[in-house]
Amino acid sequence: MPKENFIFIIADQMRSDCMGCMGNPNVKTPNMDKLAAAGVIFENHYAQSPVCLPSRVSIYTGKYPRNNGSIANLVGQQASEKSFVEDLADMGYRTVSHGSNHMQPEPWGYQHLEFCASGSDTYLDFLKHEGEYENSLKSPTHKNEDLRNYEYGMYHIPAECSPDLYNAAGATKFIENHSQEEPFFLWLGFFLPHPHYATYAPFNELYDPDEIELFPGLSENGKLHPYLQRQKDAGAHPDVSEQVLREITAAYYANISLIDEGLGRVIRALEEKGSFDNTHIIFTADHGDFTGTNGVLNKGSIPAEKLVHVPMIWKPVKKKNSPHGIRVSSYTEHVDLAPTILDLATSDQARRCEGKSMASFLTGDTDLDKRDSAYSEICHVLYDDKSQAYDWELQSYFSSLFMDDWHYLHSLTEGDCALYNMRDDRQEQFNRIADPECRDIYLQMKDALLNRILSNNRPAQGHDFSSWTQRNEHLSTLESS
Ligand SMILES: [Ca+2]
Repeated sequence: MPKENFIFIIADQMRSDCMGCMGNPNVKTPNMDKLAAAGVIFENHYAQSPVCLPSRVSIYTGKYPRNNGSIANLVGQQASEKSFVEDLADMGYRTVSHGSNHMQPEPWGYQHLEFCASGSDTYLDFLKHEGEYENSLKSPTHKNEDLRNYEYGMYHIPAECSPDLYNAAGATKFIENHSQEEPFFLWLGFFLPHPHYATYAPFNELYDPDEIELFPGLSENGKLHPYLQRQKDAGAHPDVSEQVLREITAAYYANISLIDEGLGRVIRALEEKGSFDNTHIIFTADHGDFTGTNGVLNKGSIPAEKLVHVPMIWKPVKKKNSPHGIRVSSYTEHVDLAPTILDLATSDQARRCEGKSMASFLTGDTDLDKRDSAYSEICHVLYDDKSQAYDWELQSYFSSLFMDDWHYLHSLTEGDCALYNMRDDRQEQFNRIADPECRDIYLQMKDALLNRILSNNRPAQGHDFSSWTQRNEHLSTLESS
């Protein structure tokens, strides 16, 4: 039986509520919606961290940030940790990455890496060939001093010359040229919709800033989370005018529609190759973006709902009972992805991972081991200008638990931080931590978070105990003789 192929497509900084198939009536994502209709959409999928590196390392290792060593955005992969891509390569898979990956310089199992950010030789050659090199060097059209580093407006090159559609073209070329005899794992990393909040023609034409519906900001009664307020007080989350927020929201949507087009091209290439049915297509994001929710932009070192609740669509290989158009409301996590892929690839290395395999959701099996909660964490390390070094005193270490209708947020340095009701207040505007009516829920959530942290600490997970087993077998042989 031929091995199953995998295409892993990951957006950078895309919140879960920005797809048509997740109920957003304003964004245009026809290809994400098509993929969801052909597979499974996991409605409550959570990233293990609200920032890039810890989130991505947890995907690759299937381990929680506190255990894989990448607990802050400054800390990448550890040499002692293995990625699932290495396992696939060991099994004879062709392993290829196009676009944003964050795994440089260690290939971590990839046989071929094309990191086509601005600055890479092949991308520059492409821009020069298209006559767009000079335009690619220009800053976006709008720069608002209040926005500090966030430029917005329009880039000066067309979408066809953007890094993301260039990388999508690289991925489709790989699919077109690949021998069907050899199984493959293809990673396609989009840079968008990560800020700047600037976009490309013609995708800007899809959204009129004057007509766009903004995400709910800070309500009159709501208070910004103290950590975000401190960041805001320090200038990290500047106030912007409503008109600028409209332009930013329109650009964020336009960039999601742009990567949706890239996803569509990959799907079409697979269909034309005749490989669509024998290929798993996974679409997710490393983390989300506030985009004006709670009155702030970009991301932050706090596992807020908008930063850790991310898209997850999985179109499985077609089999007799394969599900399609199924919505899974159970919680799933980024650490579950590596064991799922290894499970489906029939590797026994899934046992090394700390996540739960989601394979039963994808094969029509009804014997499901469901999660009852999702967990995220982040350590924020501050840079000390005086010592010119990072201060590894734990400046802030946040742990979040999402369970039932609630989100409980705890900080190592500040204790109880927040309790939000996800059913009534998914925008996290009303902190109920001190609400006497929520006392029982608070105690239950705190207890559940402690249990998750304790159960996540499994230092012996995945170790090879075969020698111990052999010793026991030997002893039992002696006893019975
Ligand atoms: Ca990111």
